[in-house]
Amino acid sequence: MRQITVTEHLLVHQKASAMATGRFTRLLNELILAAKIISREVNKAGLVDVLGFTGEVNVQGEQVKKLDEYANRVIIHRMERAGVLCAMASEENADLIEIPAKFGQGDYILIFDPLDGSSNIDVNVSIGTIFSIYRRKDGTRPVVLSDVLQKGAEQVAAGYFIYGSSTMMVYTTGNGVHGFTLDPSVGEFLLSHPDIKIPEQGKIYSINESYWHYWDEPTKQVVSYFKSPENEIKRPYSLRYIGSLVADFHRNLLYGGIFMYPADSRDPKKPSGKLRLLCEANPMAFIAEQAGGMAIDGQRRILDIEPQELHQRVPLFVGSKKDVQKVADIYKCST
Ligand code: P6P
Repeated sequence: MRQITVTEHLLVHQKASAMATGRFTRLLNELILAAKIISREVNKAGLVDVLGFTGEVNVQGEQVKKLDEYANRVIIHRMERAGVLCAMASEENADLIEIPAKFGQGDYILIFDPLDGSSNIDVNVSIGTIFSIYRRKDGTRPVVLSDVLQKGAEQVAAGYFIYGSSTMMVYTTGNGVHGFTLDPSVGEFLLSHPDIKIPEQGKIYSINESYWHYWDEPTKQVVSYFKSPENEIKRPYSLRYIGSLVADFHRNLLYGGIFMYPADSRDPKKPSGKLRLLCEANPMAFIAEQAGGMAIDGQRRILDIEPQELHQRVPLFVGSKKDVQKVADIYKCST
């Protein structure tokens, strides 16, 4: 296959209306550079002292690992200088990240999780950077939080970098889903998975079953369906769960299957589960739909949810269309 870089692919396949100015290409190229820098550190994490905790806690109340913090700093440093953003929001930062006036601004908004799945850093499990891009609706005034709280259906682009056996970038601009693999010898992401389509029905379900006693009855019915030999494929789905959203999602995107993180009653402060709407569920839902899959919170399409706050959490069922539709049917019957 002729080697096609991300930039070349974007210029050839982008929707003229959304990205004609080249500013979007600049945004993505800066993000790609940040990912290459993060990939370099992640791939040598075992060799230098970037493992372990910084001793700080992020807005999610999670221990921040050094690579989490490092990745967050790299992305903010690169992207604030790109001259194409009017605001950023990170899973690691409580509030909006302002773009200093000296760097010039644009109309794009970048929302990201700098290093998702970071609890797996020390044990060499694949982790990832997730990103979601919007345009602000009103460029006549300084950006405010409500400009950022747009529903997922308004995303201009979304994607992730996965730092695993190889470093890959998977993204969509609403024109299908495309995967690129980093060739370290030339430092370029080359097209390796053109026009990814998720199988209509999978054989894999991904969920942390240790929360069984904290789920409501409909959720238990959902999980029991996938474990039952009497389901539509007449055999139990295989349970594959590695606790790293990007890794679990990526496997199911390519092989087919469903990833589930339902609401549970473990933490009264997190009644809607652990995953964040803006920097995890929305980008993964956009990718899944563009690949022919589906994403719901149990009842509603993820991309239709109007966000109320920056770090809002949401239950997530995402993956093969038939599998996610089955979840919707079970919940509908039980409400
Ligand atoms: P649990 C990682 O911390 C993360 O946000 C996702 O990457 C992953 O899917 C989930 O949490 C794992 O959560 O509760 O199963 O450990």
